[in-house]
Amino acid sequence: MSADKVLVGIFGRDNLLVNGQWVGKWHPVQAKDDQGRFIRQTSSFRNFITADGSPGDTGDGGFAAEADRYHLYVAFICPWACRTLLVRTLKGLDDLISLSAVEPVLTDQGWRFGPYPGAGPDRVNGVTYLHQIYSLADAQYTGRATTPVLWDKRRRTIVNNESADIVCMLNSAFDKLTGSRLDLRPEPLQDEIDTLNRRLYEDLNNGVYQAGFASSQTAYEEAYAKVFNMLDELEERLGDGRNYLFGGALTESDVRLFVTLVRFDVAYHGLFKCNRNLIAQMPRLSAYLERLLALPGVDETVNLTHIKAGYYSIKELNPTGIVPLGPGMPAATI
Ligand SMILES: N[C@@H](CCC(=O)N[C@@H](CS)C(=O)NCC(=O)O)C(=O)O
Repeated sequence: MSADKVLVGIFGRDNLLVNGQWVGKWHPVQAKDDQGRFIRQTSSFRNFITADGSPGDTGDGGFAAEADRYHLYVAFICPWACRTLLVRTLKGLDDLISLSAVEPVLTDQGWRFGPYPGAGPDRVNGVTYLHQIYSLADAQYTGRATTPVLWDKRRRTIVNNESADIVCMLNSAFDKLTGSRLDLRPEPLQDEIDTLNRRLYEDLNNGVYQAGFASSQTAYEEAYAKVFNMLDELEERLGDGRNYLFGGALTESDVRLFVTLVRFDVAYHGLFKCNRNLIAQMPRLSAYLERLLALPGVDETVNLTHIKAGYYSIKELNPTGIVPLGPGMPAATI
């Protein structure tokens, strides 16, 4: 048995980095239960940037909000990364927090920095693969190298790799520096926002992945039902003419819904077999999506070419690697 196999045997086939070393070949499925249901890995770096550097809900302190100290690594195909990107834009942080995007197609070593249009080199750490960022932060890191990653250029470590935490800290920590008055989690709505967020995650954000990566008909149908029940409920919710999920004010729940809606017709409807209907066939949800896309800077957080090329490159779901033409792709060449 090779050394890799021993390590994979010990740590489970889901961990692609073991003690800071890349093992095996990248594969998309993180974990499954005994019914073939897809299970997402939990994140490992959980420090918070706060206004004064005091510790946040989890992790250590020492990460004060400062201009040009932090860097965000994202994949444009990734809804979790793009929710942090969207909040960075909405909160006026584009000039304070620098950004790198990986290429859309996962390699045998996972996410890679490179010349694909819209991606780029890693100008902060000069690495080729995102997993090297994880090993830089923790030479013994064991787990998967996921996006997003929020990096501290001063302490040269990962602050946090959990998008929900990153959304939360970007919403509040930098307000003194930016003067932003937008609060995506206003106090009186926090419980309702959290309740809706949990359902959005379970039934929709992650529900589409559960449909796409299901390995049994039952698991697929279960996920499909959750996805469309939730979409129907949201279409209904917008029926009273409200602009956003909680009325006139944009909240974190809108951010979470947006990233799934904007990927739905180009990726999830086909590749993830969520094909009862398109979002384009749901008039209120499509108008809502357009409304969010029209907010300043928001369309720059969406790269349909990356989304399409990235999702359709997942060999386990699309062995031929053929990427559908249509929105986001150049016109047919023959
Ligand atoms: N809990 C993480 C999940 C992030 C995640 O699953 N990212 C995916 C892309 S959409 C990833 O990087 N996958 C690569 C891998 O699992 O190796 C978050 O929300 O921040």
